[in-house]
Amino acid sequence: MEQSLFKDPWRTLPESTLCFLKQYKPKNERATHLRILLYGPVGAGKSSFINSVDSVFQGRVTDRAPTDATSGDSYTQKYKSYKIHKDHQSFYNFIFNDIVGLESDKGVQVEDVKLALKGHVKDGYRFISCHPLNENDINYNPDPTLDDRVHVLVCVVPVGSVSILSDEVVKKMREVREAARDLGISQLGILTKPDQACPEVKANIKNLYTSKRLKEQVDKFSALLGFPPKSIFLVKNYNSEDETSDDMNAQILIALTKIVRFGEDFLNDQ
Ligand SMILES: Nc1nc2c(ncn2[C@@H]2O[C@H](COP(=O)(O)OP(=O)(O)OP(=O)(O)O)[C@@H](O)[C@H]2O)c(=O)[nH]1
Ligand SMILES: [Mg+2]
Repeated sequence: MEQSLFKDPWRTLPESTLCFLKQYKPKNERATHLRILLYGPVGAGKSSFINSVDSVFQGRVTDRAPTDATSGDSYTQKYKSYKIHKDHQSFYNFIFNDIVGLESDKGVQVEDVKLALKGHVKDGYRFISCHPLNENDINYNPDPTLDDRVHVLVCVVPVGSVSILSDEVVKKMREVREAARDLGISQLGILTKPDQACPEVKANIKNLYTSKRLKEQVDKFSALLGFPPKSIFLVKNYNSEDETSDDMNAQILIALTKIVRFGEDFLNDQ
């Protein structure tokens, strides 16, 4: 057990993170919020990550974005925005957009993800796997504002799948990355399900950033898709827990803080 863990974690929670996130407001006055788009293979934990963030802020495990345990077609079928409630009437100033998963032969089309990045896809649009959204569709937003556009793009992949992603899915993820790069959009990677890939993490979430096995996968993912290791985060979602806990919250907040900071950098450049 000793040898499989580093003595010190290679990443820790910055101080006053929760306070920063709760008070976050884009400096750019043309934006009222920060829009975060999650993409990745089917069943990667994209919807679960939105639920995990919601759980941290609500102080209880919530299940707003539908998730599914059976593998197969993408469970998420529509383009949907999720705001995190501050109280009954107000929301935090970051919004998540959940999207259909990428698959080798079906799933969301790369063209549709590119349209979403530019803000052309209206909320509630049901993706059609055989053809992308077209300009004449009522769900096409011809004139997106800065608020409609995506400000930070997050690639979500199960950490145990990094070595077994199909060439086709990797190719699609690279295309999405290149499109985001051309638009100047900030990007990060989140590797989920660390509990399934590392027994030490399953036993204790505090081992997340000391697991050598997981760090190896972070480096592999970096080499595969070109994300620098500093932009890759490990996240164990709230999927089986009944209650929230500080240790679970901390690793979700490490990732979320960086997402918001990266998105804010993008907005400040607009
Ligand atoms: N053990 C474990 N299971 C997880 C984790 N994150 C998500 N899951 C489970 O993985 C399954 C798929 O998660 P979803 O959040 O539905 O995945 P998705 O990326 O939204 O999938 P699609 O909408 O189908 O593209 C669900 O059964 C989740 O409970 C995690 O960190 N650990
Ligand atoms: Mg989903």
